[in-house]
Amino acid sequence: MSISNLPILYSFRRCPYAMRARLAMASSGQSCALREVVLRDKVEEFLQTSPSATVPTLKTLEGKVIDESLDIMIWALSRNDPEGWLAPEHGSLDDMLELIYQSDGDFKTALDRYKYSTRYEGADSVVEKAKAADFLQELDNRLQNSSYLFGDRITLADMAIAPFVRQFANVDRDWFDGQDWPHLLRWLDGFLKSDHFNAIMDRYPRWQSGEPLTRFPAS
Ligand SMILES: N[C@@H](CCC(=O)N[C@@H](CS)C(=O)NCC(=O)O)C(=O)O
Repeated sequence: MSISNLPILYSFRRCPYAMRARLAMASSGQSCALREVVLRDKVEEFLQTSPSATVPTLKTLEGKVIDESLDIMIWALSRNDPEGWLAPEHGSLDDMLELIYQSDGDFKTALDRYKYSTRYEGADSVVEKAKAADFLQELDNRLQNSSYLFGDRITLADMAIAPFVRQFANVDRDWFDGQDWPHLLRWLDGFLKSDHFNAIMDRYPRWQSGEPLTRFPAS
């Protein structure tokens, strides 16, 4: 298939939302034309495509625009899910979505207020870190009895949440490693070393109109 006949994914390498969209696109084998966006200098094509002006944003061949990362994951996996990410060994898709909403909601709020406490009036990084740690403790408890969050296979939940746990861990890696979260540390370490993660972290030059197209996942 010619690359101009592929969906377009506006992405940014270091954005955890874009990471999870790329993880799902790669698992599903759904090829796209990747356009690397510079957030402080967004290109016109991106602004005209994405109503929220956020990455990731996918434009399908039918012209549908999806600007929520979780929706992009589900779009790709609904078309092709060879690794069974939507069908967990334990629990259901709704159970996974519930945990992802918790991660995207209270955990991500606390993570932002911990990481960027000076940007949020009244944010106390110690308090926010403790709030986020409650959720991480819950993940560690889940991981006590299985390799992944919903059984012994990777699922949507693992891949939707891991990029944010990575972001949290990187704020103060020594502190994170010193916590009593052996199962969570093992799970994060596995994610960081996985082919899944490494295959989506290639560096792409910023895309601009007329630049060579980048096929993702690389074939
Ligand atoms: N709910 C959105 C959030 C995406 C999001 O906030 N992405 C950030 C980058 S990590 C962004 O594009 N921010 C806009 C900006 O910085 O201008 C999703 O899940 O896709």
